[in-house]
Amino acid sequence: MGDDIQSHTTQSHTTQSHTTQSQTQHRGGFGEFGGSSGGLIERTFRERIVLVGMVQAQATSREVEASLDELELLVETAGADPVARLLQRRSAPDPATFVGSGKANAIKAIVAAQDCDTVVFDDELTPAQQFNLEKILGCTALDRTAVILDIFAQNASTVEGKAQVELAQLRYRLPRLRSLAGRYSQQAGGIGTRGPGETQLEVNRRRLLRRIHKLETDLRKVRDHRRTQTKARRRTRNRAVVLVGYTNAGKSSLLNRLTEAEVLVEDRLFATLDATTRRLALPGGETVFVTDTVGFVKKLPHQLVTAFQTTLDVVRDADLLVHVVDGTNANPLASIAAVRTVLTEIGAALVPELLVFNKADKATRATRLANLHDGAIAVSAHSGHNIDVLLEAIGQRIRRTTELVELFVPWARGDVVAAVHREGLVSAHQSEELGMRMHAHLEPASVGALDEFVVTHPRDRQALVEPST
Ligand SMILES: Nc1nc2c(ncn2[C@@H]2O[C@H](COP(=O)(O)OP(=O)(O)OP(=O)(O)O)[C@@H](O)[C@H]2O)c(=O)[nH]1
Ligand SMILES: [Mg+2]
Repeated sequence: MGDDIQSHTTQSHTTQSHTTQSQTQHRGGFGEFGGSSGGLIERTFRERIVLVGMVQAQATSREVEASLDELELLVETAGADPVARLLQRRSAPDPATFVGSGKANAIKAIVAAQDCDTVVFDDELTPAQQFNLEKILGCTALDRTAVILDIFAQNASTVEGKAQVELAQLRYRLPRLRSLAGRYSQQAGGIGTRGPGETQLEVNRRRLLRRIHKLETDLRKVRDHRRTQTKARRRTRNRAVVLVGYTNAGKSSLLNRLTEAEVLVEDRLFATLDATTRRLALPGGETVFVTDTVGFVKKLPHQLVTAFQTTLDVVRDADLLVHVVDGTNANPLASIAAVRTVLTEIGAALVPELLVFNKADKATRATRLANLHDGAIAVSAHSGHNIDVLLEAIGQRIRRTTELVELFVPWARGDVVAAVHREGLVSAHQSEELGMRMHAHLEPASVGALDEFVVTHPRDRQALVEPST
């Protein structure tokens, strides 16, 4: 596992001189695309990167600059150094070269002058554009998608996480095999790999497809297993609360604050890739499961979203999403919109959402933002500010999907008393001569099943005054 050790050098941000090593070891493309298909990254120096953004029809250059700021952060997170950036205004990308030919030459000049290794485009390049650009520029051309895939590959730690990232990478590579052919050359050959009359490209393609198929099968098994677990969990009637949000918003910090989960927290994009679930007792007495998930980002690669289906199922199946927003973010509305776009893409658009503006200790605007959004709360995972309010709100939102009923259960039916406790939240109970009188929050299905013991139905809710406990 030599690659494994190499990948750690990147994490510690090696700053070896670029010029002394690049001639012999540079492979371009962050040293990754074309390397081991396991997603482990070999980096012996920090590449120098030119960033390119395009201001299209409705966009303003400020928006594109902001997007490039984020791309810069992504590139740094991936372990490379952005050294220059360029903007081009165009009504639409050139189908062959993305930017215009004049711009392509300008980029080439910068690459030469600044001794750069790779050019990263903020929008997704088609395989043809990537191929043509590499020919013109004489260096690696990548897009935002490749950078994000690269970061995910570095951060994946579990078997499932690694499989998901690898699948996403392979699906990205498959249509690009032609432009990557040169970079793949070190993988070529080997006894028995070449069929009669097959070109190297066909061999590579066949290998890639076989691996994709294997990963898809493995992940489907994990997904089926996960679904069985989810069903079992649902039987316990414990609700699922899932923390979602833009990367670096503080989701893991919040889970740690709520449950002492000790999840890794880092000032780094995509620190979390695997879901962590913890039990949380709410002030109202219910127990819920809280899950921390992978962060989202603008233009999150489609390949990743589909490959991470197993991880993201938990979001779609949630009873409540706590949408964590970084209160220090310069443009919180754009990040909220980006998160909601991904939620829609994974089929979670209809799951109830509670907006939480985090980092209130650092940004007073977190509170202002919360006031602007109905039902939103400003919190600080660091200082603990408003965590009690958040817990209270989670409880209320969870209870909204249940009905408050009054039941009377004769003493002989201890099994029913147990069922009510198991399936709902008992907010009050009183022993009477002939049995137990209970107030409980129950799901409509349970209310139906316990019909013969229900004294007051939800429709008569006014008659039932919830005791404040
Ligand atoms: N000042 C301040 N910083 C916070 C707060 N919560 C989180 N942070 C910081 O924000 C950074 C990201 O925190 P994480 O909890 O890793 O964020 P995340 O949303 O899980 O990020 P990813 O897993 O990378 O998507 C870390 O440097 C935290 O220390 C907070 O309440 N106040
Ligand atoms: Mg995290």
